[in-house]
Amino acid sequence: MFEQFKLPYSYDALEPQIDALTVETHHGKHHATYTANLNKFAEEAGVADKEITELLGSLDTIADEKLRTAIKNNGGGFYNHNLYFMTLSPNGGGVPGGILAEKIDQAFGDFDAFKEKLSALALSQFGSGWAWLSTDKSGNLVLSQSLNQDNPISQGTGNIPIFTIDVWEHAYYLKYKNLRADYIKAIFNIADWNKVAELYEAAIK
Ligand code: MN3
Repeated sequence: MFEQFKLPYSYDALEPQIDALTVETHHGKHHATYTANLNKFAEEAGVADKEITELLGSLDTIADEKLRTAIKNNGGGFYNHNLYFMTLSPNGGGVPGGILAEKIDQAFGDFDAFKEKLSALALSQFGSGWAWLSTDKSGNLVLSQSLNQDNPISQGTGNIPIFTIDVWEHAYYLKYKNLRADYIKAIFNIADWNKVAELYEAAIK
């Protein structure tokens, strides 16, 4: 049974960066539906006992093509939104500290350069998808983008995601309409770098 991440903040807690109705619809409807569908299809495929990362990293072991696609899409929707909502916080923003800050400087030059590069990937993702900050097994940070509900795990990169920006229109359209760039800017005001640092440290253990 895959359990949807429960928000540790209220629907209106991310205002004015993300409006309450968007958070309510996004978590309460979109994410909840991905979770319910994942549970249904994973049960059907006999893979409901797997960890989600293990499942998304071994999709090719699901013989039935329709089930494999359904689990890639709904499992991605489940995992991606868990990470997205987990790494946002009303107390977020600012810049990372500690080892994460060092690794960002090492990989991208400095925090501003990192922010610019990740924002550019989020902005240039054509249609629905995601922009990613991940770490490889040695702790080096990498940026990427993905289509639909794909992610660095289902893409088979071997990297572990630690932060993501959802650029499906449902993530921003009610407030930002066509202005995806303004939504991306706002995300950095609520990004929880303490949580990201915690995920980074867990990923490289
Ligand atoms: Mn979404």
